[in-house]
Amino acid sequence: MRNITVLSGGMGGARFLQGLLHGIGSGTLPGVSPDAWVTVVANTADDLWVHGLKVCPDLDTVMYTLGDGIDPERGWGRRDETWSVRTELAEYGVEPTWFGLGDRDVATHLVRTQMLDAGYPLSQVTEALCRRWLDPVWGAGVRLLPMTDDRVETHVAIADPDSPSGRRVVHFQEYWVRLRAQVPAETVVVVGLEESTPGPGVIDAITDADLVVLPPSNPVVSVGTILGVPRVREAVAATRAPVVGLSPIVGGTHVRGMAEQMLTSIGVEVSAAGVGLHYGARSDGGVLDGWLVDERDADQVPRLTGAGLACRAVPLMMTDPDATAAMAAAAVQLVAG
Ligand code: FO1
Repeated sequence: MRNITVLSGGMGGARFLQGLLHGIGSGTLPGVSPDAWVTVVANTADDLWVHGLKVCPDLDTVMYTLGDGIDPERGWGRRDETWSVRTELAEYGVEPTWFGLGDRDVATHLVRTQMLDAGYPLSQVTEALCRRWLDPVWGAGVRLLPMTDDRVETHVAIADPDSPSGRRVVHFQEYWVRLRAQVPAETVVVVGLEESTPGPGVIDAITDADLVVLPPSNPVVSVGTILGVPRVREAVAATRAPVVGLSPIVGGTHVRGMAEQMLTSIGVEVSAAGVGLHYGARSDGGVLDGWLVDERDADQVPRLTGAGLACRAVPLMMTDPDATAAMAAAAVQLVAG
């Protein structure tokens, strides 16, 4: 295998990518050459405009993580961050105060916003930012592609007794950051998704891959939105490459984030098998050939193999790059028939 394409959200996907690249570099992935390269197709539906700046959380989390600029505790934003801009905005009483932009992070959004205003598409903006963050470290070994250059935003409908309709729609970031996903998500709507077109290089990255991976990102608002860009799901279903996924649900709940709330809102069982069957076996009209579950969910393997998926139970806690590299090796092994 020489080229691997990963459909990634933010934190979970970025952490998986760290381990995958670690495994490639150390030659521990069976059948994957040490000079293999990785194309990341990243979710952009978490993006939002705030204080006049375009913020792309999943693109930036992958970029900062692989460029070693991420804050390891938060899992988003920059390490060694300061918050003067955020504090000053709050002093002016400017909303939203619940979404924090660090001073170093603001520079990324200023560059991105200026380039977008100058007419550059998000894919070219991302390429420019990655010339600083990824190229020096990875050369041609890593490419970061927005799933689309079009504006797409995930919005969540929640109950709101104060409004006449009894519900209110909030941007996904407000649902996650201000509400901490503590209220049920009645409906998740990805505004603009149906009208969007795959970003430059996205379909080719899937069609020409030797392996396609669905990492333990949110199956609804991260991998789900990427698959929802018209033609992407079809490309994954049709690629000659094996397609393997890793469960983001372990022991019946998400490890971090809000996959449980999102799966519930679309009526999908919150379990390793539930997500694997939601993606579905390619032999049955789905997108997967193989599905890794955590050892705690080993009892669910028969349901998945019965649905036409190759399936194994392995440790799925991304505690460090070595553990994650072992997960990536298990994923490769599962489908490298
Ligand atoms: N997450 C928070 O919990 N609080 C924040 O104030 C916050 C700000 C923020 C700014 C830039 C960015 O790239 C990410 C940020 N995040 C914040 C994380 C963000 O909500 C998540 O990375 C994803 O969007 C959810 O998967």
